Amino acid sequence: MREKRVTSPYQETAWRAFRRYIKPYKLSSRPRSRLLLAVLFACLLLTFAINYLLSSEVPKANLPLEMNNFPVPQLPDFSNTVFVGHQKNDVDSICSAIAAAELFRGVAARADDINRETEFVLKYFGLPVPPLASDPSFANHDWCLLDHNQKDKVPAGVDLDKIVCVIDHHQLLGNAIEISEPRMIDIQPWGSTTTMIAFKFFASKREIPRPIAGCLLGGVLSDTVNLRSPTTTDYDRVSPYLHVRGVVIAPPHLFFLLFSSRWQ
Ligand SMILES: [Mn+2]
Repeated sequence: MREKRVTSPYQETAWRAFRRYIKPYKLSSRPRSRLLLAVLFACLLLTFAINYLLSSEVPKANLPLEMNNFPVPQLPDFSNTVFVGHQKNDVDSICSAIAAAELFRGVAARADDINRETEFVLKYFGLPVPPLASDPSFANHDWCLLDHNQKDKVPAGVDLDKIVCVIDHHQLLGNAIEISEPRMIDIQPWGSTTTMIAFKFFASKREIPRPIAGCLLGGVLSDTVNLRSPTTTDYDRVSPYLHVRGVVIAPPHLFFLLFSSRWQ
């Protein structure tokens, strides 16, 4: 059949070359050419995919050199989240919950009755006592744990399946809470959780309201025993910064009042 189509000597030569060099490889046989087409098509697709990946729009950071102009990342949306400290609460756990609720625009709660020291701090800086974590109005809220990560310290009312964040400065042992999804877990080897919240305020460049700054300062001084405990780090020496941000009382004086309020 094919030989009959040959009409010129050139075609004759080409046909002979085909029979001699190409036909032995059976490239013209149907299964082989389908495979060849499939491979070519796959290569084409791969080229398009690679080209797409390489050319896709990558947002340009345009980073300035000065830290002052460093882009501030957006805070996560924790507006439906209750911030709560550990059972047998202290100034650090109550004030870090109040300040974190202010920073992330959520709600603060407490695990149980506040002690005298905490009562003094809240009164001194004019802050309301947060409601109990077991308050029925928190039923549909998410939870953020402050100043603890151990199961046995989680306050009553907290739904362990709805924990969206943990901010803490304690060791992570076998009795830590289990969270089945990746969440915001921030644990630093610092002297207090309030120090961590203070730094989150600084990093987000949010203004710290005066009562919140006072509460944070109280938490730092209480947990670090006036910056004298061996757990104190340079990060905890934020007191002057909090002091500058509107707290009118000098840190040592506040610590003296805190300390003496325990026996009142
Ligand atoms: Mn603490």
